[in-house]
Amino acid sequence: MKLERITLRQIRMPLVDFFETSFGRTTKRHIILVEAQGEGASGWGEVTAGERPFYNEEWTGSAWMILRDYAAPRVLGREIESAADVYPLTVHIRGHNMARGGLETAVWDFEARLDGVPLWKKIGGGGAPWARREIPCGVSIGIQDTVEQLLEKIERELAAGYQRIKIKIKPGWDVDVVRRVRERFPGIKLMADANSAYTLADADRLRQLDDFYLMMIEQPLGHDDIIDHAELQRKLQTPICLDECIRTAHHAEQAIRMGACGIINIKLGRVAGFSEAKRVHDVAQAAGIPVWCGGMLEAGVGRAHNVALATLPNFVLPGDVSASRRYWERDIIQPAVEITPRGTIAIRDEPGFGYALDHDYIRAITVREESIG
Ligand code: OSB
Ligand code: MG
Repeated sequence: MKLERITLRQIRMPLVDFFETSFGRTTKRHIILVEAQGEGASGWGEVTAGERPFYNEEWTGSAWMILRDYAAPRVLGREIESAADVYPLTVHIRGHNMARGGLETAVWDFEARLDGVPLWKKIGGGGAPWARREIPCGVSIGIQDTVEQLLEKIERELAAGYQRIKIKIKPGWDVDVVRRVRERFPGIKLMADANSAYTLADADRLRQLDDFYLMMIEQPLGHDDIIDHAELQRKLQTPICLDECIRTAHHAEQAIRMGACGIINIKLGRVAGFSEAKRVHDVAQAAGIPVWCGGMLEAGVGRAHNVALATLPNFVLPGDVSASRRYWERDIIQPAVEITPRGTIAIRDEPGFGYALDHDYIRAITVREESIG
């Protein structure tokens, strides 16, 4: 197969509700959509970089330049065997995994649509030994202005059926907040994500969280650190889940070998797309480490890709993939992603990522567009 044209579109979407992490508050998204075209077909991907380089080094502006000047030209007009070729073709671009992942996931969708099969099947998900028809879902709830607001939000998400609650923590919004959540909801699956807000010097404080039998604590230490996480894990009962610092399957191997984590969060963008996400999944599975699918406040295209990814067999824990309405007044796909009363998302059997694009809406919110090829 051959790609003839790659179109980048930057869309602007206000979030229904602000989302705050230890690195800042987001109220509206600027998202790049990647359309890969050729042979009369189109595949779509979404770049999961934030608006600012605070989660990792990427942001909407850097991703646009990398895609236009480096990633797209390496893939365009070349005869490729399958979407699995995109990773090696772009791997000598150092870093910029989210930009590369936006293109890589578009090509997987393109290939699935050309072949008329659902994307989850194309990547090897959903299959033997059991046929997975639904994925288990949790929610990620940002830092709030008051603990009362947080408790109210948790109440609402539990009533909607979500299977686990993740709250964001940072110094000053941690032990006391988790204690109050636990007092109010003693039986729920609960976890905390620090987005690298601590250092090893905070080990005693983090150890206090052991009292609240959290499922895991996510990325407490440096965004690029594995070694200190291994030392911290030896001091904690609560399993550490790594997010930011696992950018390749090799990192996953190293983290597991060092005992730096008991669980891994896999995000498509962070690992440059499906090919490496599958390799991280396989490394973790072989080591008996469960994984779950993380989120980056995605619009519908990225959300649908996440649903496909989470059908792989070692995605045994509820992920941060949740209903469109938690983020958007109107999503860019139809139908919107919804959850069942069991707190799951049903997988769909249409070709590609399984949802239709709302082209009218995408056009209306596009603030920048450029075609390469
Ligand atoms: O660390 O998982 C994270 C959002 C933006 C940046 C980083 C993270 C998150 C989330 C939100 O936790 C997950 C979601 O609801 O999409
Ligand atoms: Mg995280």
